[in-house]
Amino acid sequence: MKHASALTATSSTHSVLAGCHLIALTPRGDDRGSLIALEGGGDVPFDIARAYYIFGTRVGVERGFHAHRALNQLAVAVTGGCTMVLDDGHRRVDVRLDAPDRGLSMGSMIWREMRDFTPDCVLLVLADRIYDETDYIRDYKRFLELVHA
Ligand code: T46
Repeated sequence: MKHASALTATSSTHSVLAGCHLIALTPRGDDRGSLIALEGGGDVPFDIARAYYIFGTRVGVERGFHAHRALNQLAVAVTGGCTMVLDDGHRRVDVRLDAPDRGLSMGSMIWREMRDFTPDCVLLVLADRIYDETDYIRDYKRFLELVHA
């Protein structure tokens, strides 16, 4: 089992911040509609260990407010949309996720906040590790200390 130590760009990706890329996912469409397949080592730049999805988010709710020590993830707004705020300790970037054919890969040591969820938003997230609370940095000052150490 290989683990990506860093997420790398390809021709269908667009860098938004160090270690974070927007990835154009390939729809397999025909006259019945569309289908997108997410495979580790394909559009997903790591082996997939876990999937979860965020839905039913109430209006005005903000989520996230943490960074991960080692986790790599890819998020897709399968329906609806939300804004992902990414912060590498030097720069903050807002990324609107509102298309099922656009994935946002997020590497480790990126502070993230989520806001402006539409009521119908289903945010699918794929991760390269199983859930581990000790991987979370939930204090922004501590995050900055680690980034600038
Ligand atoms: C991230 C952003 C984008 C689990 O038991 N297993 C899991 O795999 C996850 C992700 C969460 N949980 C539990 C932990 C909490 O009791 O579910 C509850 C909500 O998790 P959290 O408050 O961390 O949710 P968000 O939306 O703030 O953050 C989540 C992910 O945790 C995080 O890795 O990058 O979505």
